[in-house]
Amino acid sequence: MWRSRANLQSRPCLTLYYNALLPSATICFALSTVEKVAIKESTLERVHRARSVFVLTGAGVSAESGVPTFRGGGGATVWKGMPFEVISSAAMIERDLVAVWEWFDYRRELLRNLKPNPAHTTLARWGRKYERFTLATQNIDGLHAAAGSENVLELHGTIWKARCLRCDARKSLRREERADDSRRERPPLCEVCGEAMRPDVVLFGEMLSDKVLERAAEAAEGCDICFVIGTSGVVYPAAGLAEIAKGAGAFVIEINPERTALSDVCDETIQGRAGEILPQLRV
Ligand code: BJW
Ligand code: ZN
Repeated sequence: MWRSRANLQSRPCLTLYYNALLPSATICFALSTVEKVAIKESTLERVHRARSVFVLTGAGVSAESGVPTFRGGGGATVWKGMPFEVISSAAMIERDLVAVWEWFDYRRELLRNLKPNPAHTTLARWGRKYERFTLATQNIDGLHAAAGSENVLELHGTIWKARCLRCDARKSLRREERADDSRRERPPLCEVCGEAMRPDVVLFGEMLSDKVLERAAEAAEGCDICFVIGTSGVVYPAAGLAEIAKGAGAFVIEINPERTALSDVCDETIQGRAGEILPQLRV
């Protein structure tokens, strides 16, 4: 089912959970400790020739940096007995803002020591090489920017900022005191109006920024090649961007070790890890 841009943020009908081609000419092998993945010569050529590229990434692109994914491998993230769909939901902001802060503080602390991997650095290089290149990520970890990507469209916001519940003022959390510092307030209070702040991320049941989504949709609509990398493709409206690209005639390539809810939308799935496959593509 293609979703038109007009109803990008309306509630979708979709499959809730998701669960290499060996062509005549294969010349490139992405080496992994467990398997070799063949990439078709025609795909390598197509990627090389593309002028306008749109990339949608998800948690899997950061997996090789050590960031846990939400789903995949048959499991789903749970925090203190709560499924992440509960703790990362709009309702929790009302119900228990301090618990929401605990969950994001925990994840921010994990991220502080993690570095971009070859998937991030390859995409940053593509951003400098392709004539038109747009990178939209569902990730809140900031690793694409850390790798050098510019103008990243952060569809689900960022873990590195807080946002005021009343006046929308933002505050960076990059240089915040550590968790054990008694000066650290939870929730932090807005320096402009004194109201409580929340993590500047998009939770279940919340709208994405119209501006960010519109820019991503425009790029998806105008690309020759769309890459869908490391996402289970179940969360909308982000997943709908791949459908927009496909509907507008782009060639859609998925990179993921597993099949996903978007695999049938894609023209090709390269089964493997992003950090191993991406550097093998000639741009
Ligand atoms: C590798 C790899 C390697 C591993 N290399 N790959 C019913 C009730 C309520 C809401 C809805 C509903 N039906 C639909 C909705 C809407 C909802 C939605 O889509 N829900 C579906 C799940 C059913 N969407 C929303 O609520 C969105 N807002 C919205 O629709 O607003 C309009 C509206 C609002 C209210 C009423 C009506 C309309 C907002 C969605 C925000 C999602 N936010 C989260 C949390 C962000 C904060 C946080 O981080 O906690 O974003 S959810 C979570 O999922 C996170 C991710 O960005 C997102 C996507 O996950 P992603 O990136 O795909 O990761 P995984 O873990 O799922 O997959 C990892 C993949 O990597 C796997 O495939 C692996 O195989 C692969 N992999 N290693 C490559 N090395
Ligand atoms: Zn404020």
